[in-house]
Amino acid sequence: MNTARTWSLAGVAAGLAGLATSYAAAMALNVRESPLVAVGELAIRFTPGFVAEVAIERLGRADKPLLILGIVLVLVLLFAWAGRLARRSWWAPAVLFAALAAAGAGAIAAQRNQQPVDFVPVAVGLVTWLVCLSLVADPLRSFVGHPEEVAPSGGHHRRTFLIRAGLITGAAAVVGLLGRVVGRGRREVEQTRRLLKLTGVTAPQVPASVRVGVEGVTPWQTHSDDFYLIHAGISIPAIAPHDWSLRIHGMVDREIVLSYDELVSRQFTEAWVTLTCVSNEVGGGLVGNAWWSGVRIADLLAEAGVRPGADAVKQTAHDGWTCGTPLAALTDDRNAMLAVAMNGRPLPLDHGFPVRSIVPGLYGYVSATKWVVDLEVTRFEDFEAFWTEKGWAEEGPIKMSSRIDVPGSGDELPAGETKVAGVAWAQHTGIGAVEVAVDGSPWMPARLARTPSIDTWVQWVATVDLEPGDHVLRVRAVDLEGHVQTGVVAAPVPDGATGWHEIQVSVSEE
Ligand SMILES: Nc1nc2c(c(=O)[nH]1)N[C@H]1C(S)=C(S)[C@@H](COP(=O)(O)O)O[C@H]1N2
Ligand SMILES: [Mo]
Repeated sequence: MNTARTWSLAGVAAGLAGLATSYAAAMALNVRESPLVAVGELAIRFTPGFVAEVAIERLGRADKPLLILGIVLVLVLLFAWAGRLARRSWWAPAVLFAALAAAGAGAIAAQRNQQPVDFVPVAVGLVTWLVCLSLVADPLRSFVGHPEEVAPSGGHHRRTFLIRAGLITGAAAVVGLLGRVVGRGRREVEQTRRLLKLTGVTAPQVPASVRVGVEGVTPWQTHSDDFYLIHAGISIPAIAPHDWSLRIHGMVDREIVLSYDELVSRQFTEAWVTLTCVSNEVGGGLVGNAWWSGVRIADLLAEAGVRPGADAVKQTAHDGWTCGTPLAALTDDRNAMLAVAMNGRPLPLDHGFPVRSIVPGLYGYVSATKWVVDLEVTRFEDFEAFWTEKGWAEEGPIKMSSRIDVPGSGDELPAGETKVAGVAWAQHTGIGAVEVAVDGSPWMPARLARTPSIDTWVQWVATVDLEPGDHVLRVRAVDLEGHVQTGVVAAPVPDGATGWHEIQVSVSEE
């Protein structure tokens, strides 16, 4: 057997095995796609426009499969090289595999909204590469002698090598196929979601009055792709609408079970609601504003007939996540809903498809259950939920907050007048005023944009006159009931951060 070719073969077997396990891990964990596809997407992003045009023109719809095939071919060559390197050193192929894994991780890091779990398939692939390579390299080392001689027991080791290489390649094929089967469910749900037409869901119309018109301020409407994601579980549930149902039970007169079709045939309510995470730090980005469409929870609870004595609804998600919501927030006149659409489209899978709860005024951890399947009317004293078990507060009204988006912290500015702008929120109470202060000077009012309701954030802008030197800019809000945002600093645990957002700027003579 030709030695170099045999070592190359070992590298390719290990390499393909790693691709297969990383793909299967991506499918099993329901992360968006395998590291290989992420690399492909990155390549597309960095392909110059004219090259892309030529590619599309010449290749048509085969352009993407061919791209992936091309990447696989390059990888196979690199795997073969790793195999050859393994002949003389154990670390050189490890470095090569680690570099390939780093490229995969880099491509994933370049994606929007990536989560820690998205990197797991890369790690799985890397471990597979290293383990499989050493599995095939050990017998190989013995039978081809190290490095050149043929050992006496060559035949035995040769057999071991061939058996191991064959088993690894076969296992890779099986694991890859399993990944396809596991991933099919999710692809089908994605497809169903894309084709879903929901009558009664209207496209978002952003009123012109919501903008202060300063560049760099967070867009008033948060695009679904840019919306922050919080998910305590590992894999994102992929639930087809026809597999979904909701049970409303507990302290009610009549239990209700609703199918998806029954839910979406009801009257819809639609509203702009700004969602916030209790873990958001002062000045942080775990907040977003979207147009939600769904069915009012208050109406469903009224049909079920809430019994006296209840003060909470325990919500359970398909993945077992739970939260406890104050009953009052679900039965008063606010727009608490079982949302089926976000920004005019069926909910994205990672934002809770097919149905999630949205309750204006409450942090997500006590209200915004994604993939919700169960509402139990009960009493707070009778249960604990996912986050309250971990020491977070039972009730989670959103605390008033304000943030400076422009200028950025650390920016260098010319002396003179500068626009300071950002967002402020006090959901379901409403923002009445925003004030800014430079260093220790008195607070001065900002101009507020208008919002369609008290359930959304508000953009604001103020003009300050800055002298040369270093300055601290602060912001605070006042709600429509006259409460002034507290400057007392509190960490997010157990019921939300407080304190004023401040940034530093340095102003130069000009
Ligand atoms: N099933 C489920 N629902 C959930 C969560 C979760 O981990 N699992 N996180 C909650 C938290 S803490 C927040 S802030 C919001 C975030 O919603 P988003 O990911 O759509 O932004 O969802 C809530 N609903
Ligand atoms: Mo959250």
